[in-house]
Amino acid sequence: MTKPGADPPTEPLRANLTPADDRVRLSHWPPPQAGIVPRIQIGSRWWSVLWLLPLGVLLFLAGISLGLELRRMPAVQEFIARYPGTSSSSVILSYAGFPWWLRWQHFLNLFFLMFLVRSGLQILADHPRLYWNVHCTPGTEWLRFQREVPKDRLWTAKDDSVTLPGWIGLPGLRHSIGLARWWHFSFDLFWVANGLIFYLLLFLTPQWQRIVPLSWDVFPNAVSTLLQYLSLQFPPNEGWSRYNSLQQLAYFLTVFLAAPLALVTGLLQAPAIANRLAWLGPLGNRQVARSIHFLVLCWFIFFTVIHVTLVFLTGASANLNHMFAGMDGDSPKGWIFFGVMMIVLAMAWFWASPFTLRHSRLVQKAGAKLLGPFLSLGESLPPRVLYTEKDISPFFWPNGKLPRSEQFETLVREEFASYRLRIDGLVENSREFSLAELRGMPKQEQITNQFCIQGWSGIAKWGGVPMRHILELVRPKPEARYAAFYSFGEGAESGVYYDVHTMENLRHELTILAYEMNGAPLSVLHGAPLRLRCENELGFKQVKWIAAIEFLSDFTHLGAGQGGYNEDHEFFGYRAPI
Ligand SMILES: Nc1nc2c(c(=O)[nH]1)N[C@H]1C(S)=C(S)[C@@H](COP(=O)(O)O)O[C@H]1N2
Ligand SMILES: [Mo]
Repeated sequence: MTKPGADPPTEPLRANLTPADDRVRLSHWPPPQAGIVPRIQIGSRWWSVLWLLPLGVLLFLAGISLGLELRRMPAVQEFIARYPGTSSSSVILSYAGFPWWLRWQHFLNLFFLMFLVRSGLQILADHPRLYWNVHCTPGTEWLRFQREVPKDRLWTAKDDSVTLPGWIGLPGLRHSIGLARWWHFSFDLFWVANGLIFYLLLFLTPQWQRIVPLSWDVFPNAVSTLLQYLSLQFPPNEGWSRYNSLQQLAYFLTVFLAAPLALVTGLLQAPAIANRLAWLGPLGNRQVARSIHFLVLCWFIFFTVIHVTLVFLTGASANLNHMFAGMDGDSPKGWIFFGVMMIVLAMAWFWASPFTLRHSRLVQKAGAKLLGPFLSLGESLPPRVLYTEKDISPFFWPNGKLPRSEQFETLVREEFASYRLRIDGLVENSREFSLAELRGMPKQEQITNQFCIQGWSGIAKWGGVPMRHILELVRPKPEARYAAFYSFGEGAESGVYYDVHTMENLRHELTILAYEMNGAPLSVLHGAPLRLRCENELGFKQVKWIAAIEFLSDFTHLGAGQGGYNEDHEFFGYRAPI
């Protein structure tokens, strides 16, 4: 028991917590590291994506020559006469034009997508590898824009992250995923809200008939339209009143397939959600979801490029008047409205990264506030164990800086014989436990997936003491609302690594202090002597090399007050179920 007036035993650890700036300081940030041109693995060979450029040009030229050639054939001319390119079902209705809500939503969609794509690429750059299998074993990627993982030295997931230019990534810095996620998730909310309102208004007005094909002849008509474009005799532009079948299909797929798929595959990457859907197998797995999520992003970019190209090739003035000025005809108004909106977009584009680096804490706090209800909901979903021995990952990425203190090296040398886990703060019984004592307590084993914020995941079997048992022994006082886990290790910059959890997290059935991994004693690399497993949160909250646990009523006096080392220094969210 702590004597009244005496310093609680965790005080020296707490004293080593470092304050952190409220903005990014480049001198306190991982140095930049360039990636490589993305490579795709086909068979066992790696191909640079630069091959797509000549391939694209070749396909384009081949397509046009084929189109011109086919167009001369009588059978093809008959086909085009029979299927002129617009589905028989899309009759010209009396409602011509785009209402104001649709024009605004069109612009907002683009505006939000710009933030989503840029912050999405930033998130990807934190683990610049994509997999089709459920593990993250180096060499099994289908795409990477980072070199092969070095085999001759320790290479952590953080070492692997690469820099993006500030005008592509948001905010562009290497390992700025904490900040990128606030943009990504906030703009997800805006984008999904915009999308839901769009769905609603689409079906409350006749506008849905523009993009929902009602007859199977949309397919031959789409082929016909494609042939007309490729043979450089474009079909008539009737965009003011109806779309041709190729447009109809492209818009339909984008609005009703790509967009929902982006949302679902995004959610499937969250521990709170994917942890409960493991029964879906690879379909519910984070890595497969991540790959599909990326392909949807590629579709949005491809769609936008083709869409904009055709807008300009098929009568720019008329098209811009339709979508930006809400009128038919040749007036310059469309150009003016379009120009103003592009300036707004460009300004936001160039403002976003510098703003994020200068006002990082603000971005973090605003994001946490906005997303608060969703984060609470995510945390309240109890995780489940759904994996079996055969699911265990053959490779498990390590992360973090190994503790390097004299004290820790001594502990390792004597195999943690003199290790004592200190538990104090707002508890009835301040206690110290040796590793032998912990091993003598009830043991719990669980096979779970670890979701690192950076994007990788790994399934492992963990064995240790349920936190519930520890709570019974130390008996937190009623005013204890949180527990801080202090590590022997430091964070990326100097200062003790720590993280704070709520009492609810500690009471979860799957929260354990693990001393075993995959049936063997926990290795130092993965957190020996003791690491936390709290399965409804991301990896960074699973403190490794635990030295002490302190129960608290509040955590704002620790470090920079954000509830953990990465929360303080890298602007991560304190609540991390997604
Ligand atoms: N003490 C300490 N614990 C830590 C970290 C760290 O840097 N220091 N990194 C965290 C992060 S970001 C992850 S993803 C996991 C990685 O655990 P692993 O190395 O066993 O994969 O540990 C977490 N615990
Ligand atoms: Mo992580």
